[in-house]
Amino acid sequence: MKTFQYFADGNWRDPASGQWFESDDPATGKPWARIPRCDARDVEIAVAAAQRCFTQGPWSRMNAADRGRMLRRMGDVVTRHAERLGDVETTDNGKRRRDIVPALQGWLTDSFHYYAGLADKIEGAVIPVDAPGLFNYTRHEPFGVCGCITAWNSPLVIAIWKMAPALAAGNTLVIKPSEHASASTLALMEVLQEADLPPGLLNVVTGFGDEAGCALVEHPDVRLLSFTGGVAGGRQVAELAARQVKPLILELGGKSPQIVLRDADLDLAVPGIAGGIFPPAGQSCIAGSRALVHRSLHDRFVEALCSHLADALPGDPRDPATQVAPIANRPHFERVLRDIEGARAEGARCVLGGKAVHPEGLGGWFIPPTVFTGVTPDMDITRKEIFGPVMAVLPFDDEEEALRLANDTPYGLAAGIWTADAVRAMRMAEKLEAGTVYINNYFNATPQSPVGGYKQSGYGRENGIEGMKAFMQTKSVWLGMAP
Ligand code: TXE
Repeated sequence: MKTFQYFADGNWRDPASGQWFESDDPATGKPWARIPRCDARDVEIAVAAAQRCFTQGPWSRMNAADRGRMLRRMGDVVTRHAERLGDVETTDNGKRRRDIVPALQGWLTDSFHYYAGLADKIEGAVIPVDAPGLFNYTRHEPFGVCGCITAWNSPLVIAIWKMAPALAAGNTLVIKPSEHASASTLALMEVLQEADLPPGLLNVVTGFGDEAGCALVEHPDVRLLSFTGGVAGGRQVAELAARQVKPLILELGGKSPQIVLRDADLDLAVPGIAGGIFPPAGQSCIAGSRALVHRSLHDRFVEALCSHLADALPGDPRDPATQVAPIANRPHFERVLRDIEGARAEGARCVLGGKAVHPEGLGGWFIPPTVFTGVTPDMDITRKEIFGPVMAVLPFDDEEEALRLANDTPYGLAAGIWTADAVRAMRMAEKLEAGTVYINNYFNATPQSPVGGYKQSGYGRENGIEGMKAFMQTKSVWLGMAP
């Protein structure tokens, strides 16, 4: 068992509570690490350090080009230690090593480098105001201490997506990872010290949402919050933050549709749609969990999907041959199984998977790709974010019905369209209530393009220039020109 400390003010610390909780390895189902149970006292230390770093430390005097250089070093460190970080995340939440290591070496390093380049390009404007004798300009300023609360499904991705733009914009951070998967964020802090970060710039407090999480949200010196997690948690955080009128970026769940039009190439669509949900066992916010298929293709699609997935079984996330990740934690494993039973009980037909499997030599939590047909729009399986390897297939008759079904959800994170007619797809993209629309591809993300939700999938954007603007506030300065 590895025992972690939390990280604040450039130091590793034991929690004030003197308590630790266990984190399990999803492949074995056994505890492998002890995580500090931080509370408001530890949050106070971390926020005070971040506040000092923002107002007095070297960070407050660092110019933008140097901030950029620091972010570049951070990216290089992440590449250098990708294997080590990947090992921790794979052990802690079951993310496939073959996904996380190349991601760290590739687009997550790029994320640091992208924002490194933007750090010294934050420009205000001279506004030609309608007022003689007055000169007006704008400045884009950091908020100060930002609180980042992250989820268990992709702790490193989520932390880096917040950290890189927030630092480029000049903020300091306190991060609270999920109690189900905190170890990789702590490991990230460990390796990032090689990038010569000033103490207090980045702090990580671990613990539970209603202790460390709430304390961070409520701390008056935390000026902005960026939250990734479920709708219920997001709503609680928004309510708490509203008491102090604290700005918030919310990245919540989804029930994303994959629309297969009559002219779709199934050889492209089937692997694309399967790849858009099953490799991480559906534990991705943009998992395309509703396949809306033109009625003329429905049966062929289901058959092709099932045969494509016939050998796609969950297994050891360390094994490069493993096609489907385990379920990241026990409570979630039990929840997904309950949702599968619920779908059967409401009359949906399970045509693939549907029960837990037990790969040899592993004692953890594994559910194979599961596909339901005979599904109607009002069933729970169509409406609820299961966040597991469970797909509902629904037929439609025309474009209008496809759009109606696609938008018939409180969520609006992503949507996919599969068709040979790109113009039609672009027309449909305009009408889809989703923050990201993929046409003949899915699951792609690069640092340049903004990501975020419509409706209850959240607000604010991550990635791209917008992702950095979200961490800045605009000041308008008026100068009287009269002699
Ligand atoms: O999220 P939570 P969980 C969805 C998915 C999943 C569900 C629950 O449907 O089944 O969310 O996942 C902290 N004040 N997604 O349990 O509970 C908490 O400690 C302050 C979608 O992980 O929302 C953790 O650090 N903090 C998602 C973080 O919020 C609070 C990815 C997320 O926890 C808090 C993961 C509070 N009141 C799950 N309540 C996506 N968009 O990718 C909770 N937290």
